[in-house]
Amino acid sequence: MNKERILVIGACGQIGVELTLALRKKFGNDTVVASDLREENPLLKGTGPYVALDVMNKEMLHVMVIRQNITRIYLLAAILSATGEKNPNLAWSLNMQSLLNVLEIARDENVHKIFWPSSIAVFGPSSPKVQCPQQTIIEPVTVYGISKYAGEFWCNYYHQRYGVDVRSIRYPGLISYKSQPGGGTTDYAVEIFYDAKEKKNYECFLKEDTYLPMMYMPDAIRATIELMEAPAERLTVRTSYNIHGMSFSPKEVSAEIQKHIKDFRISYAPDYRQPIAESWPQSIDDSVARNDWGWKPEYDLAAMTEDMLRNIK
Ligand code: NAD
Ligand code: AKB
Repeated sequence: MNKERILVIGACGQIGVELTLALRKKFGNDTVVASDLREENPLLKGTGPYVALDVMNKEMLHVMVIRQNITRIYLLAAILSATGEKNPNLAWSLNMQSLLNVLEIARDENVHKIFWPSSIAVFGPSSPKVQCPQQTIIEPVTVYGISKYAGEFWCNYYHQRYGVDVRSIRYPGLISYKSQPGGGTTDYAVEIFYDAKEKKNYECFLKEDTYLPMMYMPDAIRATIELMEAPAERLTVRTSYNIHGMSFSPKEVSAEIQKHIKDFRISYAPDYRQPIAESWPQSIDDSVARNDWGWKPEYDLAAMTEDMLRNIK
C-alpha cells in the first residue's frame, strides 16, 4: 500500500502546477496536497486536495504537516532573480526562512524526503561561462543567487547533521506553456512564444547574443521525479545537482520560431536583467547528475519550439 503523503508548497507557480499534476498521476490524486498563497490554479481544480498556506507561518505549516501525515515536501515557494533585485530583503527572507521552516519541521516530524530547487543563479561572473562544472568558483551577485547558494549549504547541513534526506537540482531557465513564469531573468524565453503567436513580434529585454542554459518543462519535471526516486546511496551531491537541457540566445530562439512563423520579428531593448543574465554561465556541465542518477535531457531547441507553438492557444 502506498503510504506516501506529499505536500507541494508553491503549487500554483510555473513549476508547481505541472509538478503537482505529475505527482498526482504517479502517486494518486488524494496523496498530493497542493498549497500556495495564491488562489488555486484552474488547472489544479478538481484534481486533488488544495490548502491555502503561507510557508512563512511555521506554526501553521507544522500543524498541517502533522494533521495531513505529510511524508514528503516539495518546496517551490521563492522570489526569483528579477523580482529579487527589486526587493532584496523580501527575497532573502522568503527564500531562506521558507527553507529553514521546512527543514526544521522535517527533522522533527515524519517527513523523510524533501525537494528544494536551486538555480544556475548560484554561479557568478567568476564561474566558467561554458560547460560550468558541478564544483567550481561560485560567487553569485544577485540576492536570489546568494539565497540559493546559502540554501544549498543548509540542505547539505541538515543532511549531514540530522540525516534529513533533502535533494536538490540547479534548474536552468524553464520554458513552459501551462503556468506563467514568476519574475525571472529567463522569462523572455517563455514570453517570446506567446508574443510570436499573438502578435508576430517580440521586444526582448536581453541582447540578441545572450546565451543562457535553458530546459523544457517536461524534462525538468522528469528530472525532479527521477532524482527523488533515485536510491540515496547513489547520490554524491547533497548541495544541489547541475543539470542541463540546452543553451541558446534570443537570436537563436527567434530564428527557430521563424521556421514556423515566417513573418515573426524580434527587437531588443535590454534592461536591468541584462547584467543578471551576463553574470550567469552560458551552458552547464551536468556529468555528475548523469553518472549518479542517470540524468539525460530529451528536448532540444527545435523539439521544444515545435511543442510550445503547437500547445500555446
Ligand atoms: P513561481 O514564482 O512561478 O512560483 C512560486 C509560487 O510560490 C507562486 O505560486 C507563489 O504564489 C508561491 N509563494 C510565494 N510566497 C509564498 C509563501 N509565503 N507561501 C506559500 N507560497 C508562496 O516560481 P517557479 O518558477 O515555479 O519556481 C519554483 C522554484 O524553482 C523556486 O525555488 C525557483 O527559485 C526555482 N527555479 C525556477 C526556475 C524557473 O525557470 N522557473 C529556474 C531555477 C530555479
Ligand atoms: C530566473 O531567471 O530567475 C530563474 C532561474 C534561472 O533561476 N528562471
